Amino acid sequence: RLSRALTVEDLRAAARRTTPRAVFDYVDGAAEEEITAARNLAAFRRVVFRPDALRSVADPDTSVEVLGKRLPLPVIFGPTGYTRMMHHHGEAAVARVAEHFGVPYALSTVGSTSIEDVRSAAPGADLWFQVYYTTDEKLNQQLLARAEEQGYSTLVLTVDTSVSGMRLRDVVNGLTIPPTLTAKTFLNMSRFPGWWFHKLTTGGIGFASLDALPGNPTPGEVASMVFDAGLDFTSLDWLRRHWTGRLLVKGVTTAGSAREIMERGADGVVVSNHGGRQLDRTAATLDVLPAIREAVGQQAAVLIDSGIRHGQDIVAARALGADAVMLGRAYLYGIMAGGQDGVVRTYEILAEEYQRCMQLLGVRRSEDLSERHVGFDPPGAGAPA
Ligand code: HOC
Repeated sequence: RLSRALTVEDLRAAARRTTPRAVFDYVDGAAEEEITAARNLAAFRRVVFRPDALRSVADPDTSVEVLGKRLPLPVIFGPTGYTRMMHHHGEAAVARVAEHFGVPYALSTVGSTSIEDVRSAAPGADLWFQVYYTTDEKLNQQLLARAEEQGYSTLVLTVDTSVSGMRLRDVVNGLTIPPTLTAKTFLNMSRFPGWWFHKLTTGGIGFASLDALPGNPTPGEVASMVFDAGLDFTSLDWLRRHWTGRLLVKGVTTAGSAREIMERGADGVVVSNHGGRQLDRTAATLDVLPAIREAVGQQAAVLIDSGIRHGQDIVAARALGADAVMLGRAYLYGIMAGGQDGVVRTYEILAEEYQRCMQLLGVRRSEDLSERHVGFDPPGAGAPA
């Protein structure tokens, strides 16, 4: 069935059919009026490719170097919270797929599989750890120590979540972490018995790397109970002092902030608006990418997320200055649609689309993609209906 999915959009449609509404909406939804989320997608659709004629593409090489490592494709499985809520295979499955394809996987602080269990699932994977800086300094220290102990190579500090964005779909659906059985969800159970069976028999969907929180909090309550709203440059300095590996800062959408972050000793930035799930009405990440690359220079790592659904999106991001993209929703649609096999399918689809697009552009190697291969329709043109 999964092989019939030809695009990530097909996986999204399958995910909608296989997953309870509140869970699908948690993944698919965004903050406030979801303007930024729509803008992210629209920006990729305004791309106008400019192919080079008569270039041999007979021996394509999609690989790239990111933070000193060669990846077969400019793709990283990004951090997503509570992945066992989307499918009982959860974070361990994503880590195994990342290991299989030889690309990194960044586990989230609010993952539903622990730092240690993800390492056991994928002993050879390049694992990264995404950190939400918490109000508890001892906990921050412990999380870093556990990640280091388990050989996680790279820390990704998220800086756009000092407080939670207002995700209206979650409020309307009454979503809690883990989801609770209410009159509404009980009705839903009959439509998704498999999902509920696994939820009830695999020990809930808690925070595996954090202590359990009291009650069944909403995602917003999680943020206010755990995350430090006082997060600032001194927090970044603290992390830089306590983490000897690579340090990336995720949630940057302006050249000025990117420059300041690099001055504090980060190894790079992730151009991200959290998939439009935090501050609404920010710019599409693709639109700000070239200015951020220019601000931080060629030595810094620049990754991008928010709105990547197609291999052609990855080509455009690479051409406009990103070393690689981080996937979030794209593989979550896959895991909702078919567990670990769905994550594999997501990667396969994106890899095929990426290589085909590169070749049709007349570009043989990922490293040869450049700004001259990409133009833009005026804002508004080409946006999905
Ligand atoms: C503000 C909600 O990155 C997401 C994840 C986890 C966020 C944790 C708390 O849902 O966007």
